[in-house]
Amino acid sequence: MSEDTSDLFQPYRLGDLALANRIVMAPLTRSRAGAGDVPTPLMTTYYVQRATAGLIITEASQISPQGKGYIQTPGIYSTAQIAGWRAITEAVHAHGGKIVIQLWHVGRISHPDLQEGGALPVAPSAVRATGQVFTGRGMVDMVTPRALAIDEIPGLVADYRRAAENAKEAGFDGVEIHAANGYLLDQFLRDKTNRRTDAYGGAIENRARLLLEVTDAVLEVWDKGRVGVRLSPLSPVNDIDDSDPEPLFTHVVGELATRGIGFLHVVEGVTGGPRETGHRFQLATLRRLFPGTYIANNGYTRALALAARAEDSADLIAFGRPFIANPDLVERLRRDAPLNTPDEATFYGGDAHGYTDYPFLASAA
Ligand code: 8OZ
Repeated sequence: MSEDTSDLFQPYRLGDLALANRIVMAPLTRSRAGAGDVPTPLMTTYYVQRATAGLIITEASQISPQGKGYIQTPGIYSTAQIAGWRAITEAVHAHGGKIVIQLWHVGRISHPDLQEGGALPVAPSAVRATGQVFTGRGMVDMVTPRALAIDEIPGLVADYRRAAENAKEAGFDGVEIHAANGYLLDQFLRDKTNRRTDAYGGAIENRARLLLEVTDAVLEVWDKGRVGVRLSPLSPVNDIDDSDPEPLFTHVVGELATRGIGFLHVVEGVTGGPRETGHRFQLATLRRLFPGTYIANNGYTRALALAARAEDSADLIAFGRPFIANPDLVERLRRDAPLNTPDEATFYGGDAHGYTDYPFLASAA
């Protein structure tokens, strides 16, 4: 189908949110928060530059100091962080954009160097992730996390609820619960990382319990149409896996559908990598199970996005890397104009270079 007849560039209603088009800016960690993990004016510039996206999903933002796993990622738990985000949401709204914040807890993908008081990171079980994390000392091996005690879970859920309240105070249009990419909620879902024998481990219903409790807590704060969940059922990033993902994720999506949340955001394939994983599990099953807005992500090109709308395999398409290098990605896709190439060296950390200095079309020539 051609761009003339595709609705990719047409307005879309996500619940009561009027989006200008069906193109979403995917959550992208850029590690440029200021002291106290407070969003900065430079981050405001960056998001405003991308406000022509139908919807911006912010970079993952920790709900608590314990939820942090990388340097300079923004938080959504302190008064100063709320104020920093408020400047961003007001500026994006002034430019006609919509923006939701991604609520994040990394679980075991952290390090004592990044935790208050040098504490161990927490996880469903004391199972160490293979891999390294970047701390102030450079790349260091991950450690064996501390298994959360069952009586700590209500406090964790309360942290998500408070972060959802803070997001409202910061002027966001909604929230996305990050349950993908091997972080805390994904660690609870999957049997490679969840070895618990209590009500939060074992059977699929138990492993899904934390995500659903978190979702219910967020739904006490936000209208259901403004709440979304991100999943990456086939992605192995951050050393995550499950022995039988299909029944697990069909259960999770069925429960989310019952709650009537506004959107489901699925990373199709290996996060940031191939769309095909060789798994026999068809992600199309999840779209069929979910009556709300289905956001597809991972390796989409203009042609794939047009095809997805032609086949109706997704309602909205989220672009990640292309949005790093192309603030005016929507206009470029609409015109089928060439895209700037993202510079990986400036993805994480640093200043305006590789962040807010990618050229717009008019100045590109
Ligand atoms: C890349 C680097 C750091 C964090 C994710 C939040 O994968 C991330 C992330 C990605 O969801």
